This record gives sequence, C-alpha cells and structure tokens, in this order.
Amino acid sequence: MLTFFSDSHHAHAPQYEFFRGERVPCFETPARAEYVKARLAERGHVLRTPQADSRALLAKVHTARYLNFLEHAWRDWVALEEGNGQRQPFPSVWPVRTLRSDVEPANFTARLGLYSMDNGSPLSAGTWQAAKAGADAAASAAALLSGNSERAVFCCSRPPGHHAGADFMGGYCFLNNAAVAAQGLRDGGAARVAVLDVDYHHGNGTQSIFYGRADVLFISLHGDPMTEYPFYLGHADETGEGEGAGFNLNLPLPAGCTVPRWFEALEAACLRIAGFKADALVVSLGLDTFAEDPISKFALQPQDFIRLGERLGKLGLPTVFVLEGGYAAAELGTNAVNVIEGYEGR
Ligand code: SP5
Ligand code: ZN
Repeated sequence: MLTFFSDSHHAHAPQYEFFRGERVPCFETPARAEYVKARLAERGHVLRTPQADSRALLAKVHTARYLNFLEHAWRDWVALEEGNGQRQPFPSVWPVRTLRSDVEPANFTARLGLYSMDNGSPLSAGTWQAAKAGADAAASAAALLSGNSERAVFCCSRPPGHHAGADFMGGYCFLNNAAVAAQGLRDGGAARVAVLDVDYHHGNGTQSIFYGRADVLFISLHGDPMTEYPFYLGHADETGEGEGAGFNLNLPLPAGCTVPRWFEALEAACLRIAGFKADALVVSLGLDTFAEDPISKFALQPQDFIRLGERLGKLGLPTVFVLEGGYAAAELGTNAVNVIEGYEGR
C-alpha cells in the first residue's frame, strides 16, 4: 500500500510529559514512526513524501486563531524568557465553565491553556513543522483517492491528531489529520465520508469537528470514558446534533474487555458504515488496543490486527489510514503493517 512518510516528524521531540504530578519520559516518541517505516520497507511497501499543502483544509477544520497560535507557539515561548529554548512549556490554567474563551489573553501560558484540553501534550521546537507534515500527508492521501490514482493510502505520521479539536490540542495531538483527510475527500467529490476511529482512546477532537454534520459519519470504539482518557467525551448517548443528529456513533467498551467483544463492536461499526452508504473511509488507526500497550487496557494480539484489516477491506471503500496512538513502539511496525496487509488481502 502506498504510504506517506516525512522525516519532519523528528522535529516534534519533547522530552517529558506529566503523570501523577511527576515528569516521565514521553510515550509518544519519534521511534514509533521509525519502527513503522522500517517494517513497511521490509515488507516492500512504497514510501513517498507528501506533496500537498494542507493549509486550505486545515482552515476548514481548525480555527484561524488556533492555527496562528500553534504555528508561532515555540517562537513566543522562547521569546518569553532566557533559557526557555531548553525548557518545555506546559499549561497551568484553563478557561473552564464560567470563564471566557472568546478573548485571547496576551500572556503565553494563558494562551497555551486556552488552546489545550490537558497538560499532557508537550510542545517542542518543531511541533508545528511535524504536525503540519502529518496534515500534508492526510491532504495528499485524500487527493490521490479523489483522483482515483490509489484505492488506499496509509499516512505514517506523528504526532497523532484525533484528540485535537477545532481550536485545541490534547492527548499528544495538535492538528487533526483524520479530519483533514475526511474534509479533503469531501472536497474531492465524495458525498459521504465515514471516519472510523479504532484507537483505544475516544477521538473527541474528530467527533467535535463533525458533530453537527450529516456528510461525515464519525464512529469510535474505545475504552469507556467513565474510566479512560479523554474522560469528558465518548459516551454512547452522543449521537450528533442539528443536521448531524444520528451521524455520530460511540461504542465505549470496558477497560480490560475481551478480543471477541472488541470485534463485536467493530462489526456494529462496519454495519453502520455500510448503512450510511459511505463513498470513502478514513480510519483513525490507533494501535494502543494492543495487549502490551503501556498505557491502555484492551487485549488485541498481532494477528488480530490482520483480522481488523480484513474486515475493513470487506467494506470495499477507498480508504485513508492515519496513524494515531500506540505506545508499544517496537511492535508498532508489525501491528500497523498487519492491518494494511489484512486490508489488502495479502
Ligand atoms: C493519541 C493517543 O493515543 N493519545 C493518548 C493520550 C493519553 N493521555 C493520557 C496518558 C496517561 C498516561 N497513563 C500512564 C499509565 C502508566 N501506567
Ligand atoms: Zn490512544
């Protein structure tokens, strides 16, 4: 399967994240994409550098205010104080209910809080460059599918994107690559696009971007937000609003649930996609459903990822795969390529 890969992902390399009040090494590391790249090459898949500029699509799924903040965040952080180039910025204050988010403060930390859903998404010098390259890959993939030059494309990019909403970052995500791909497919002529999110964590950003729209169906299977990140979205009663009513499907599963139960939920998701008569599919391919994932609690084995790919292939739709989470880095290549090769029936 044709794969987009950009070396720019290395530019996003923060050192630490917060866990239980302590700084711990980041789970979302450059090694992840390199393991996937190596496995793709080993199995003979073609790697190409994205050529599309995602700016126009980014402007349709994110706010101008947020994009402007993110593009210049590192510059502004470094300008704030001597030595900041060697430090990581973290938000420490957020505009929760009753506080105003319409006015953008001048203070950098206040702006960082305004545009963040958590303190777990550290920025580094090249975050914008890496995230932009991932969005460019998503835009390139959508363009190729729209022009019928490819049937399916895999975007091997990081940082991931599905927690990023129209105007916020979160959960290691900055730009919503799946949303860029879906919007690109819509603009390229697909009347109905389905986004299937199989990451362990609910794709709150993608859901929120398309929540009021009937042209993009969002479906997610994930750890129940009652106990699992992102906690504040992803429940079964979130079904869409306005024109989008009925076009959002959440299938929360208990942490620790069995593989057969996971595949039952996948089957329900696939039946809904078929009923929607989607013209194209975007898969938010999180691989943190793997049994050995260090931060997640599902139980999929490497061969289960082949079965996932096979089921998605049966949908018979032009498909963009976008890499999301998955933190058992050394096994990430095998698991990702298993999905792709299952899809291809190889
Ligand atoms: C894209 C994606 O998968 N984002 C996940 C963000 C999860 N953020 C919360 C991480 C909590 C880490 N918990 C560590 C438990 C170690 N035992
Ligand atoms: Zn995840």
